[in-house]
Amino acid sequence: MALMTRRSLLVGLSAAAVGLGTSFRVLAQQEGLTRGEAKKFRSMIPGVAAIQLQEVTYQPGAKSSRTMPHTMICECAAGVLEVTQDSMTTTMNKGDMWTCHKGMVETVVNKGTVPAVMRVIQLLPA
Ligand SMILES: [Cu+2]
Repeated sequence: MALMTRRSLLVGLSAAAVGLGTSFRVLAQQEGLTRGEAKKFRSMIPGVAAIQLQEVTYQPGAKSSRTMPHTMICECAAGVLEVTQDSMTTTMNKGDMWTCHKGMVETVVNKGTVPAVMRVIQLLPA
C-alpha cells in the first residue's frame, strides 16, 4: 500500500514535470525570443558605472516591444531586424547599429526567414 502510494506519487510528479516542460516549450515557441546571459563590465564613461552586454535571438516572426530601462547601444549581429523607435521604423541589417534612450519604447520584429540576433549594450548609471 505504501509502495503503491509512493509509485502513484512519482507518476503524478513526472506527469506534472512533463506538463510543465511542455508549457515552457510552447511559451518559448510563441515568443520566439531567447535572451542570452547578461554580462556586466566596468565602465570608464563619466556617469556610467557599468555596461551590460546581452544578446537576444529572434526567430522568424518573433517580436519584442518594451520601454527601455537605460540608455543603450544596439547592434544587429545576424539576420535582419525591423526596429521601431517611437514612430520611426528602420530596417537593420547585419552590422547596423542604433541607440535607444531610457524611457523610449522600442519594438523589434524579425520579418526575415532566418534567426536574427540583437546585441544590446546597456549603459548602467552610477
Ligand atoms: Cu534598445
